[in-house]
Amino acid sequence: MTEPRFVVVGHVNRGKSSVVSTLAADASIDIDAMPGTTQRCHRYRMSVGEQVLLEFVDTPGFERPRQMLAWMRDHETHTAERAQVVWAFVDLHRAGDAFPQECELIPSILEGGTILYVVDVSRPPSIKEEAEMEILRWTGRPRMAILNRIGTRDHSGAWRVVLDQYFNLVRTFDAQRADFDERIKLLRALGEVNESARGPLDRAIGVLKTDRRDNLSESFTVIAHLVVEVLSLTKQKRLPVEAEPRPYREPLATKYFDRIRALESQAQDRLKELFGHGRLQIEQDQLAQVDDDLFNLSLWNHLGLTSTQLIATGTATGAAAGGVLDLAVGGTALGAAALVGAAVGGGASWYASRSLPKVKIRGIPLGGQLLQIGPMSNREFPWVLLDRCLLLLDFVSRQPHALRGHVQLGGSEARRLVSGFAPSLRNRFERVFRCLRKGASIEEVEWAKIELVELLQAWWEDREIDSA
Ligand SMILES: Nc1nc2c(ncn2[C@@H]2O[C@H](COP(=O)(O)OP(=O)(O)OP(=O)(O)O)[C@@H](O)[C@H]2O)c(=O)[nH]1
Ligand SMILES: [Mg+2]
Repeated sequence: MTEPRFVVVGHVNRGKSSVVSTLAADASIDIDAMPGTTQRCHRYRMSVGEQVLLEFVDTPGFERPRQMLAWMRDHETHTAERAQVVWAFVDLHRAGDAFPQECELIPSILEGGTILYVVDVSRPPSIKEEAEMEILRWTGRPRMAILNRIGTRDHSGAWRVVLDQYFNLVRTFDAQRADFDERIKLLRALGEVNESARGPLDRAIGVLKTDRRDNLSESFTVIAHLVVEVLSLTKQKRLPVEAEPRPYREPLATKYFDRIRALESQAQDRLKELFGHGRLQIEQDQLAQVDDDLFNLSLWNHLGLTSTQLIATGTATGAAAGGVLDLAVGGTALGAAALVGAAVGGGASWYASRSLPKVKIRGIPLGGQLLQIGPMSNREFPWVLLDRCLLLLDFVSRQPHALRGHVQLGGSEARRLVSGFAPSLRNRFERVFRCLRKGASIEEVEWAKIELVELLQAWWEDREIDSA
């Protein structure tokens, strides 16, 4: 065995599999409210590419620890040989059916594992659990206890007093909430418990950090490409000169919006996959539809920029003017804000700029008509699209892998991320959006992608610094 092994043990149904899932960033592990979900030991290798970094073993819970400990005490020789007594217990009972769980989990520990003992602090310590801890002490292996909390009550004070007597280190770890940094902290703590694992753990932490940086970079590229592709998307239909164009409008618009949704969904799948959340069901309201009325659609009111910010961004020229306008209209009702916006915008109708693109008809040189929809003329749209992507990225890049089931993102309680952008950053984004709105050249499209990646990277780094 080259990579260090960490064996996660504890009583039945205390969150062992959840801890393994979050630590190993593996969403495929079975987690369930039913006790006895894990019946056999499962090894999970934490790897990046071909490189195996660490091994975690998920185990079944102890079922008859008091009887096991009683047998061990009856057969004790002297303190230095307690581990041999534990082995002798397994050897004797392996073939029988009195202690299947114990015989399954103990060998992984005795064969060189570091113990992570998981307790649920919403219940007080029990006699059974004291027996488990004593058995673990007899193995002589390095060990750490993890305080997990499944229910609402908190007995962590009582637990600490007990755990300090049996374990080299006690740490709190919420398997259902821990983010990347908390995961790293726990891995570092494991190096304190088992010094021989410190080198591999430090290497693993370094590889995980680089991997996360790479995944974030790729996410910014995915988002930048999506935004550019969606905003510059057009759909066209050629018709003979004598054809009546009206019946062709709606199908063309439907195709256009279907394509936008498909592009967004592909990008979202990629973001989920990059952070190992491919299986997570994440629901969001649908993006635009043919007949969306932007003023009535609730989705548009809580994502993207606020009306005030939207007016201030790019309608006025430059960041300074935007700042002044922000102050001038701050707190006024939407109508008043819109009027100010329209006035500052130099006559361009701000209301008109909020509608979704209409199908336009043009004559074409060799005869006939060309129906075209796009590029996206709506000024709010890129901000909503960007907000949706960032909400998802923020979510999948932070969520622990013990999380299961359905998640609703972007509901009415969703916090906007883009509205937290500094005005100067907002204006730089708006410059890119404006360029795409008017129909960008190939060179401009390339510039837009690079610029967006750079802006997203800068925003993320600033935020990380702020939250550190
Ligand atoms: N709220 C909350 N629930 C948790 C937490 N950890 C685990 N659970 C829930 O507790 C239940 C048991 O979790 P598992 O991870 O399957 O526990 P286990 O110890 O592996 O269980 P067995 O394999 O049956 O021994 C599941 O319903 C989890 O969702 C936690 O930190 N917070
Ligand atoms: Mg389990």
